[in-house]
Amino acid sequence: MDGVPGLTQQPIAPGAAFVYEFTAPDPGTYFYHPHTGTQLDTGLYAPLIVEDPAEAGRYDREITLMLDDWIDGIGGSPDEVLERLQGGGSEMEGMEGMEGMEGMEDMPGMGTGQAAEVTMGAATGARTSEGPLGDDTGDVDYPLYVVNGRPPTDPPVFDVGLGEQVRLRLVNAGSDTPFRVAVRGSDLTVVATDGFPVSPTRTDAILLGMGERYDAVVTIDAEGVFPLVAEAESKGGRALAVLRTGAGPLPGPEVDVPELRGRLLGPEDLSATAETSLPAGRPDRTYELALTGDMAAYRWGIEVVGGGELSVQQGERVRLVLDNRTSMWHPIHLHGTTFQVLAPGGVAGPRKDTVIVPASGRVAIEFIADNPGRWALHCHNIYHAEAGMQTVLTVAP
Ligand SMILES: [Cu+2]
Repeated sequence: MDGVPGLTQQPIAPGAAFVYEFTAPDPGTYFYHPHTGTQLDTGLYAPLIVEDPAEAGRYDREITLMLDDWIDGIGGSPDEVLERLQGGGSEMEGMEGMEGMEGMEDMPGMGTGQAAEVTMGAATGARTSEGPLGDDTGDVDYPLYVVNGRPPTDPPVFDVGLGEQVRLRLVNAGSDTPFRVAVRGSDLTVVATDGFPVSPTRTDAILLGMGERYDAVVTIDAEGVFPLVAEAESKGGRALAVLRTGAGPLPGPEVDVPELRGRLLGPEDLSATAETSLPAGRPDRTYELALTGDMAAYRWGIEVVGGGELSVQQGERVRLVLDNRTSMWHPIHLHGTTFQVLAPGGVAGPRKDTVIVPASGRVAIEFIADNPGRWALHCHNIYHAEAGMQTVLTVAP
């Protein structure tokens, strides 16, 4: 069971206790959180780090950073946020006046399955960027972004040694916010994502969708105080942490980190290691799944193209083609098994459990259906999932 109420277990009643006992087969960076309503957005999560007894990579220190978008208790509860979204579309700045506006469904980017000629940000004259996720990166205008529960005005500070190899375990525990992470003055070497090793790859910045994890090694060769910024992609806010090798005043929330605008890994840049790659082969079964959305009604969906259930036999090699027919990106997360991303050109990408599907984009993933059961497949934007972007993968024994 994996904590999905109604699918693999009953919900844990208020005041009740439930004991999970499990073997941790795969080392890596994970986190655990409820799968009920909008509870994730109340901060109900924690990291789960599985150390590798045969760790191949060398590092001197590890730091776990939980990135989150925060509104609970400041801008209403997450349940109220969902109600507002379902009552009147996006919460983002510049959207308020559009509530109930006639003809909204005719606006570019607002309907289902139509090409977005103008993104929401451009349409409202707000929030422009040229990032890979476009301008419309979220539905909720969060008042605060945090690292390990702390605001950028009071960031967590980590003392690290000069020249040490520091393994950052980055977790996007947010509900509606992708984060772009960089450290001032250093590049990052990505060594794993979603728990699984990748061929070590250098970059300046890392973009994490909700639910995604990245492990990156950073080495600081100068004495001083170095900001690690997690920018809320195209949202105009940020979270902050500090790596300290020597004396110096702490950076303020607006500190400039040029690396945020440097190299950013794309899906074609990461590849699985030989150990984590699926064996060569062709899929026994392929499903095409449409990601659909109606922003005006705030309904989201994930459905098998051509109809029917998403059902496979244990042992089959399965390919899922995720066809995003909305003008917004979605981080799609599969329970029960992990998959390999097929990067553009059919290249074997990283092994993951959550993958970003860009607006109007297509992403193919493959997995061996080795875990019989009924497993959730959903958008890790908690508001999208609650508004319908979730389905079930059945692996029949
Ligand atoms: Cu989504």
